[in-house]
Amino acid sequence: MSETSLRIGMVCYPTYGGSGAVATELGRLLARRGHRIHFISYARPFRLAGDFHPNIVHHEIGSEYYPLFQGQLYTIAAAVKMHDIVRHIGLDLLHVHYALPHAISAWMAMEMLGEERRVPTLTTLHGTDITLVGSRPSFAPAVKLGLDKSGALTCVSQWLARHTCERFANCGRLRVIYNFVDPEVFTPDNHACNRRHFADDNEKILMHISNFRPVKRVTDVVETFARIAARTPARLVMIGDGPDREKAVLLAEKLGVTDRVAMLGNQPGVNHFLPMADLFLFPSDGESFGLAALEAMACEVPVVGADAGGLPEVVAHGECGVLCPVGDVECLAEESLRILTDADLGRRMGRAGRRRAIERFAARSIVPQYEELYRRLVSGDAMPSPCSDSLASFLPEVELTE
Ligand code: GMT
Repeated sequence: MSETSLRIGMVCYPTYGGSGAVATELGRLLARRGHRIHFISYARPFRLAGDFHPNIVHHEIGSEYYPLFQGQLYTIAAAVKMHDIVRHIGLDLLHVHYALPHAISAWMAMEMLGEERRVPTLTTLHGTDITLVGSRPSFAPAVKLGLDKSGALTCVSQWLARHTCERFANCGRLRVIYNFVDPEVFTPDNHACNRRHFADDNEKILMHISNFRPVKRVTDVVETFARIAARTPARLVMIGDGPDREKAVLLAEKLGVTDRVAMLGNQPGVNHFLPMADLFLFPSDGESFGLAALEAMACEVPVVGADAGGLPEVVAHGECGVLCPVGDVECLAEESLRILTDADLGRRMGRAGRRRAIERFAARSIVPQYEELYRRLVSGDAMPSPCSDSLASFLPEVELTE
């Protein structure tokens, strides 16, 4: 390993989702800073499409089918792939995104490698790996093992750190590194999409981007929009796909707004779409961070969302958007209308959002935090003792309930 350049295994889900997006953007930026990035995922990460930088390699986790198994034993396949890459190609460290099952697979890989060959591991917790699926009784003890065995742990918000601390302990080892945005990529000046393809000049565009899981409350998006559209000319552009898409479509029909709603499905370059929005709707009931909201802010789009999870750490209420109680579509609609019908307010909030994105969440200040942690890990000086359960030194702004 040279002084400046690291060989990093970046393990993530490749699909449309925040954790894969963060892992990919991080890997791409690290590659440009001279590090060699080995993406390890079951398909090429969606945000990597078309990026063939010489410092980036993708290794595919294969799937083995055998009639005796129920499922494809992804946890083991991922572990063996990590093992193979460390053993045959060589890595300085493994950075795994989403605890389930990647933290467990990483631990298995290190066990297979044995004392002499193992490398440090860092697990980044993204949200639902802790709050939803990772907390299910059939997974939680394994998630806890993965966290305990990881060399270092990061959370994408203070809220997620507190939640992890309450649910899985490990408090003293949790470090918050916020998600980030590249303001050169997410900029209001991107005019790749023609606004007129989606709305007339007198109509406002509301936008929502997510994986349409129940936590995103996409029916709140449609209901809010219907209330807005009844009072001002507007269109809704929904990007993404997932289990609740059908519900959203049916509700739009029921509320008589189908012809005003464009369902675009998954789109790789959301930075092309966001700048044409007048408002971003994000009513999720437990967003650990809300990367899509941050990307909207970077494009000078005000955000109206739910006052829940880690979103208030990203969207400053009243400054770059408004946060309403979860499920309060009346509030979401009224606040949206207030912003949409006052051009000055909308512009002010948009600009404040981009300013906040640049000041607090710019890639250029967040990526070095990961680099610093990598170097500490590689030099064997990463985190305080796993025995310490005090968050104090890591999470100064959090009030603990325990
Ligand atoms: O949004 C999702 O459900 C996908 C999920 C993921 O892991 O892919 O997103 C989580 O990680 C993102 C990146 O750190 C965060 O911005 C999202 O807020 C978080 N989602 C939830 O907590 C629901």
